[in-house]
Amino acid sequence: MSMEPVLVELGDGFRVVTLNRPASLNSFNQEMHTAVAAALADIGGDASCRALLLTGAGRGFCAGQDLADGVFTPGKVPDLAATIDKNYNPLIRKIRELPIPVICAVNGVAAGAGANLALACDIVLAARSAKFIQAFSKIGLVPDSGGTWLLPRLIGNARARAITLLGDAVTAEQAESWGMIWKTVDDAALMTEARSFTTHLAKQPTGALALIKRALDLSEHNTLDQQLDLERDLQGLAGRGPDFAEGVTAFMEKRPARFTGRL
Ligand code: T3D
Repeated sequence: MSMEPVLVELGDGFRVVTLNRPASLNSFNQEMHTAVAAALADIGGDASCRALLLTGAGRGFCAGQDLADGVFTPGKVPDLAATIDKNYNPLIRKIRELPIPVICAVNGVAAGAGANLALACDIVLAARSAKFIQAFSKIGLVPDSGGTWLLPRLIGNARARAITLLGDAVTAEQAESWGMIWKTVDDAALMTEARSFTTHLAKQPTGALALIKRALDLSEHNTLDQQLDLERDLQGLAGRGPDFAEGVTAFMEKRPARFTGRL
């Protein structure tokens, strides 16, 4: 088995990034943070990469911060704000800003920052046996990696408060029924289905998908009036691109579209 903390597969139009510290349920030590940042660094500028699949090796997706990696040393006052600034905040910002669909295949437990990393992705599939745990309160911390922003929006305030204050596990099926994730899949089928989503999305009109992501992100703060103007502007942009011409032509010719991904 590879000792690299992150595995990167370059597929035809997509990348698969696998967190690879299975012995500690892919918890983040500094080495893994650095490797994930490197794996994601050039994706936005790589026109050949039109979808990203994120998953974990072994029986867990990610158990959040590696609690054995010097985050707490008896007798020393930790500066967690500094490590959040250095590692988790850039990671979540990067994931959210990628102009391509980000699919997350949650293959097992997702705890702490690992749960919120998964929820920051665009489409989350989870193995039926997976669990999401806002583990922070169990160790005297507060949710980070966007959890307090994502959760109320995904599942509402009542559920967000209960699961963050209690730190109870949410099963994949519960997560799906609450709208926290897109879909639960049988464990054995997870990676096949996640890859199929990823390869499908990698062939779609990537530029338009990026605009859809932008519109949904901006809707978090916009009024309906502002959003209508934004949709007008983005539609104007999409309509001038080659993929709109191809999409309409393919429809009229009753054949599958061959999108370039460009705007
Ligand atoms: O600035 C900063 O850096 C702060 C940032 C904080 C962000 C955070 O993510 S805080 C939250 C950190 N994460 C946790 O508190 C979760 C801790 N883990 C657990 O509660 C449990 O491991 C799980 C519920 C996730 C899974 O339980 P289970 O029973 O399936 O597995 P296990 O036996 O507990 O874990 C398996 C192994 O992974 C075990 O090692 P061993 O005994 O086999 O050698 C365990 O110690 C290790 N492991 C699991 N999580 C972590 C970990 N090792 C280090 N850090 C972990 N987070």
